Amino acid sequence: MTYLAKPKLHHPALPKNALGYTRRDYEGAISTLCASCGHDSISAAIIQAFFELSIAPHRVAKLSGIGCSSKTPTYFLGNSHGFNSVHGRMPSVLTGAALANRDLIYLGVSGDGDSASIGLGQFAHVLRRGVNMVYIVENNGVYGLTKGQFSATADKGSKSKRGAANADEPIDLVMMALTLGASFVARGFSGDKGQLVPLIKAAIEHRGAAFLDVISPCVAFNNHPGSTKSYDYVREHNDAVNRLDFISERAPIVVDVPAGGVQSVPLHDGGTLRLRKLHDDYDPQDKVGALAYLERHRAQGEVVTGLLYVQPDSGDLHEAIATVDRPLNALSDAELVPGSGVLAAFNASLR
Ligand SMILES: Cc1ncc(C[n+]2csc(CCOP(=O)(O)OP(=O)(O)O)c2C)c(N)n1
Ligand code: SF4
Ligand SMILES: [Mg+2]
Repeated sequence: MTYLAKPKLHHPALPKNALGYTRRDYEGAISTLCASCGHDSISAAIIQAFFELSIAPHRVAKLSGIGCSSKTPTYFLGNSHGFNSVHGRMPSVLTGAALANRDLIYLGVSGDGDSASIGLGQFAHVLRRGVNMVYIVENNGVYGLTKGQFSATADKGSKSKRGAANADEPIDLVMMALTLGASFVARGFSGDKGQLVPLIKAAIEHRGAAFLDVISPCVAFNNHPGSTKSYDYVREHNDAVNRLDFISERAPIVVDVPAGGVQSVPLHDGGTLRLRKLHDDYDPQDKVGALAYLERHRAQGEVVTGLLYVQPDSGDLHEAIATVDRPLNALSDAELVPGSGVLAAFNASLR
């Protein structure tokens, strides 16, 4: 993978977070993506979210598959752990890493081709197992890296750059995530950082499988009239269900809350989501309602963004299979190899 290192110098007066880091400490190499690619805006939002939450970069593991989107972890959190896996296989590598070391924060970055085509099975199982992670799909409706073929999220009838219409029904990853059991489901738009940064922060603090679909126009192959993933289309058809402020327990943020229409959602780890509701009838804890809302607005050609569903008391895979509460590399030899007596007793318990 090609990359360009960034100069390390920065202005001494740059704001610092609670750990004493500047935003620059959360950056990566200089992006080699096309200028104005939506994916670069998502990288900037990820940098902002980790900086504002004062999370030490070495506590984060970023994993991806193959695609322009999957290249982006090189361009943020340069001091974090990283693994660029095989096309569509990020979820299983992430699951293994998360089981081995539960102390890290796992960030899976994928594309619509990576997750909705070759990796659809992996996408399904990582969500239904409740792996504790943030799973971001940078969704442009095309295979950007391989020159713009329709992906499985491209809307039926939408046009390619050469004018061909897509004949297939689209896969809506948000609808799938809801039915597969993800305990946090949201959709954002790369061109709306004000909405995206709080969504990423809330997803990081959520325990369990947090899925974030981010519409991210491909300026090279999918940003023309006839595309339903272009900047213009999404801006014209966006229906935001709520505006969200994320308040972390570690760093309370003072917000200007308008009278009425605000709902607080407590999170498992002590953080709180405050939802500034634009639609009185939208309840982000009602999964059936979320599915109906999405379907209704999809029929009207609208792209619904915001926090669509959250289960505040969610568990995760570690809880479900009762794993040891420490990372495997922190266990001693005696704990890892407890002896033949323990093995015999365990085998007997299975008979
Ligand atoms: C096993 C395998 N099959 C096919 C490819 C070719 N390939 C590389 S990237 C890609 C699609 C990427 O699309 P997406 O995940 O949407 O990422 P984008 O480039 O649009 O961000 C494909 C089909 C590959 N690298 N490996
Ligand atoms: S081809 Fe599309 S997705 Fe890939 S870097 Fe260029 S604009 Fe972004
Ligand atoms: Mg894509």
